[in-house]
Amino acid sequence: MYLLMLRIRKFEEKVVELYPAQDMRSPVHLYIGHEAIATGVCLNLRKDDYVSSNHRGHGHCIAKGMDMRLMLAEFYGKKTGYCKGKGGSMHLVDPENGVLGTSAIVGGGLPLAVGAALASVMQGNERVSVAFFGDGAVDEGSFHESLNFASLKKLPVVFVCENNFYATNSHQSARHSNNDIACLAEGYMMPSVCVDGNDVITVFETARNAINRARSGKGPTFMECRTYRWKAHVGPDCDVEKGCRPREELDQWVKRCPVKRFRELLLDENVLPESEMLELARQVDEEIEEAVIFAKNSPLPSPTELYEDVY
Ligand SMILES: Cc1ncc(C[n+]2csc(CCOP(=O)(O)OP(=O)(O)O)c2C)c(N)n1
Ligand SMILES: [Mg+2]
Repeated sequence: MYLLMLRIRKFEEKVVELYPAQDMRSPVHLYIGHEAIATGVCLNLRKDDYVSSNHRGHGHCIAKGMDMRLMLAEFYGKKTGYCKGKGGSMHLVDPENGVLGTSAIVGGGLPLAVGAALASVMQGNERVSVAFFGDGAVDEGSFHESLNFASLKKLPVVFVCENNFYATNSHQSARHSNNDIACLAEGYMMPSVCVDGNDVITVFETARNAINRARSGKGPTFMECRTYRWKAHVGPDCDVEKGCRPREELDQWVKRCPVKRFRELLLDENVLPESEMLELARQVDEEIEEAVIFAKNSPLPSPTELYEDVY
């Protein structure tokens, strides 16, 4: 768990570092602050289980086993990337690891996950589907249609709402008549919980129960995981300077950093000594440096490939 959280955090920090050079042209919606959610959920999944993701999807992809080298290559528009350089950060797809795709369409991932779950039932292969989405997706009709259909047909889906309280710069209180998202899901007759999304153990245990329930044919579960994004809605900067959100709010959440909290727990409980943590960090730094070299050294696609793989 610690290794995976570090991998996601450090991968994103590297994107922050590289982005100002302006040769990575894909828009990036950074996941820093949310790491415990992708980690806690995906470590319960089989390789062939499905995940649908959203625009803030790097953490989900890494947690589901995607290769950071191919992800970075995609951000650089390189031929070796997951979509041959034509998709960018918001179109990362990896059928081999069950990743149905990150998506720029807010709320678009829910029906994909529900459809994959229906296929899993029809094919009898016990694959579970997880839909990751933000509080902004709750504003969309596809959210309600997906919850209703999954509950009606008792499909093996886990809905994971990463509630960071903002959709771009619009606070939840300006958008939702009912700010208790988990309560909405209860209206669709499925078990629904609201958890601390910065506590990886709680997320892991809640997801384990939900995934076991889905796999044993008992139907969907809804998880609202409360968290906070540290960076701007899009890009490597922080938006508090622009007055998009109160600085004190961000400061409060940074104190509750999911990686730091888990690190302190591991130290306090004598699970992992400091020296081993440093070794893991070194290992992750190496993996990421290798990914950067791979991505930068990869070729761009040729203009003649423009219309290939277009449907
Ligand atoms: C259907 C649709 N409507 C609007 C947008 C513009 N848009 C992009 S991201 C976003 C906010 C999404 O917020 P949320 O789902 O809470 O995710 P977060 O960015 O907070 O992680 C919006 C409105 C879009 N991409 N798709
Ligand atoms: Mg949000």
